[in-house]
Amino acid sequence: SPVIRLRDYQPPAWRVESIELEVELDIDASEIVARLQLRRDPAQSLPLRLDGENLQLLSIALDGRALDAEAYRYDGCVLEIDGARDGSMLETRVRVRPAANTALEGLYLSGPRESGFLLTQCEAEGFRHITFFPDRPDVLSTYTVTLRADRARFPVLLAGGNPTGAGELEGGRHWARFVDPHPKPSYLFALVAGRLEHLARDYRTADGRAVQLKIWAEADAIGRCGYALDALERAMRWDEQRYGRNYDLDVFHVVATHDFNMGAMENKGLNIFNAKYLLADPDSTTDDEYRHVEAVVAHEYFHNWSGNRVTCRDWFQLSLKEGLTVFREQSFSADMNSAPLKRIEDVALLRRAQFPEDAGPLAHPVRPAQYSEINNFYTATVYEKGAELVRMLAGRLGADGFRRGMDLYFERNDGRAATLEDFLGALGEANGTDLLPYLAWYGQSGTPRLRAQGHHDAARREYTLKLGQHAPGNAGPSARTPLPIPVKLALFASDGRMLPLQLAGEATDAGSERVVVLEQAEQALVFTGVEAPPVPSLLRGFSAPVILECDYTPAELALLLAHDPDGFNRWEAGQLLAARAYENLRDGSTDTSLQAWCGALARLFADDGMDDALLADLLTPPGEIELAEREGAVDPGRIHQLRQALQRTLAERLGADALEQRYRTLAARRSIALDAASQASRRLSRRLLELLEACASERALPLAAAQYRDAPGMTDRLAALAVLARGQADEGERALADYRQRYAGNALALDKWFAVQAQLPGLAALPRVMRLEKDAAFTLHNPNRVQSLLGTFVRANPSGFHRADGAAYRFLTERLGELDALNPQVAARLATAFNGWQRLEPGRRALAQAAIAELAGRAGLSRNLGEIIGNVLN
Ligand code: B3K
Ligand code: ZN
Repeated sequence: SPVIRLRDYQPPAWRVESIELEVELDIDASEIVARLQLRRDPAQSLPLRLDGENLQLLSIALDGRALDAEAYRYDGCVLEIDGARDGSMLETRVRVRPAANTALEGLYLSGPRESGFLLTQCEAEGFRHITFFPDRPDVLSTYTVTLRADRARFPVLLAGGNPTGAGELEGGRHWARFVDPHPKPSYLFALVAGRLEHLARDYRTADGRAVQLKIWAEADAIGRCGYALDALERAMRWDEQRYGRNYDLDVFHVVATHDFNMGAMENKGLNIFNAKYLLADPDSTTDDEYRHVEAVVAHEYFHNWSGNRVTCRDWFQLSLKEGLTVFREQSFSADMNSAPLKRIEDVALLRRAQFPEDAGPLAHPVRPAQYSEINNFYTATVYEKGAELVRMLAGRLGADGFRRGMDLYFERNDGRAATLEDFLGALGEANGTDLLPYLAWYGQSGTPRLRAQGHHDAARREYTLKLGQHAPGNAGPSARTPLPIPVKLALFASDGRMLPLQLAGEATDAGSERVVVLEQAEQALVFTGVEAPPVPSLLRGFSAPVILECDYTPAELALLLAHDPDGFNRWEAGQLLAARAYENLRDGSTDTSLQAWCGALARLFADDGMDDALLADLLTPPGEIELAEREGAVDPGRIHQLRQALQRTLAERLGADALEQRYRTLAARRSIALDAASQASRRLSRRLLELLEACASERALPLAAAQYRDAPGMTDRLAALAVLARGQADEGERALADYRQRYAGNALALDKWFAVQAQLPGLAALPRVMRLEKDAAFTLHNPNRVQSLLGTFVRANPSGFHRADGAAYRFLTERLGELDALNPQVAARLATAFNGWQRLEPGRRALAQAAIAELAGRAGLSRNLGEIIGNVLN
């Protein structure tokens, strides 16, 4: 496949000022007429070329005259047309096949053909599956869309923009028209047609516009849309208050579908959501899922400015909208919930998903230099690392400075397709500072390392902190220039007090916390007036996405774990200590980390002042994937066992009696309330039950059985189900069967049933997954189902997937072949589970390599899967 390169960017030779679409909707064959008002770039002389795939071309007319076959050429990807001039009007008529579209890109059918509805997905390049168009984000046009369909079969017709008319047609058909006055790129186009119900609310923006908010879902789900509607209203208010951004159309539609390749899509005025991120009710939604719904609703809404009003010049700039919008979403969630817990969650995700990606064969810069399939670049790096880069900039400028910069960015680029340079330029200019050195972060792969070394000079009462950075091996050529790395830091005395920070040569002291930006390869900070060796707390709040190397003693980490008021760094100290404790167990070494970790947690466990949710997180050691990152030759089975042993040691230290007693106290006040305290006690009660399971499973299982039975909501029920399923006793099978039946009609709840079982560790996992594939509810056609069973197995069950005989590798390549023929995007995403195979111990590595190589050698792989497999193998 051809490789697209950032350095080859050319502005479009032809633009489309406005487009009129007329769509005759039908499940099997829909017809689309498109009228394009063309503008030619006078500086370029290229012929008119339009993208179009899987389109049956019915007719073409230029400036009102039908074109004969000699006047155009169509090779199945590009339509080239002779004779177009600046100001020409091109009309094409095409036919597409929604029900046959299993890739869920372009116009497709969600649900069964008798009852399902039609919808579109265009980002990144789906619009070319609907009509001929210059399908690139820097072509912005106004859209007028007319939909026509049978009224009984498609009573609801929706497209982005403001509704401007609707009416009846002959033969039981009807029509509806929508005009979007805001020029937009084609990837933001959307339509929806079918039998849908809605939930509505009137909203008035801060600048006075009356807006109708409507959430749409199928009849069985409309009762579960209330939470999302509330979340949407919160997000709209927040964006007004925090960024001064108002909504800009008269209607805002959000639609839920069960058939969707990703989380959700920010189409202008018509967001479309994977039902998993929109529907919520206490009986089937966990606390974590409620927060995801709130976050994704906000994320897609925030795109209206960061993405839609200001869009991307090309797909290399994807993080311009995604990193920025994830950052906005994270700040919103932090404001709505607990800021430190949110930070812990985000960094844990970064380490679980992005660090391994950045360390393996799929590593790429936040702004990649090249791709062959853009859909493969909606990655943790572009999203999560991209958000970390925005966070660094925001931290550097401070709240007011960042707001000033964002105001200038929006003002200057409104209605434009922008670049990361435009973004850094506006932020810097509004603050009289040059942020372009931060571009280096966008251009290199790999996670940089920050080395910190402290030295105390008792005679001079000075503490010198040497900071140094080094780029990882895969950073690429640009890595020779040092990065600006903001290091937020504090110093602790041995009694846990924070020390005032006085840098040598500075007149005033800057309080007890400050940010130092490391701009060189190395830098030494000298703090004066320091009586005794202090303990540094570095990268507070995770102020930069780096790996910290600092030779803490176990006692120093225990001190930070006990005293650091920065909730994130407190957790961080605990994680570092836990990782060291894990190494103690692994190596049988005599280091005291294991005792220090257990001892510090025992003290926090006994401390009544601790927040329940933070305590739950502190009591959780790093996951198996993160622990694997610290190993030379990875044996996932052994990592699983060692992590279990680590948890058992902690649980024994806390004591089964104490765990059970605390658990019972929390269980007694179980409710479905969603306030922070109730969520926190559910989180802690789950963790306590798991720890009890680790040290005294015979005591944990009956408690779990009772919890499963009496659970007032899904959080408690699912937590109990997972413990019971791991218990491998009759209660487990009974609970699973009960759940299967109880939620038979609830797709999202069933996904969790598949996922819980797909995560059960060890050798039994693969046969179990294969059995579950035979369940009547399993299908390769539904991305959520594939993700819940296969995705969970290959990505969240290392000891099951990486079985020593390699059988699961061959199982995965077999499924990838089948999936690729149906839905290349889903296949490609699943294939990323092979990332990291090079670091497996030799036996597994050889088996993984053989399986991947066999897949790579197959003919006819999609561009999506072909690119991932090709990259993974190299
Ligand atoms: N922008 C979409 C992602 C589209 C993915 C295309 N393969 C969702 C989001 O980030 O908001
Ligand atoms: Zn997004």
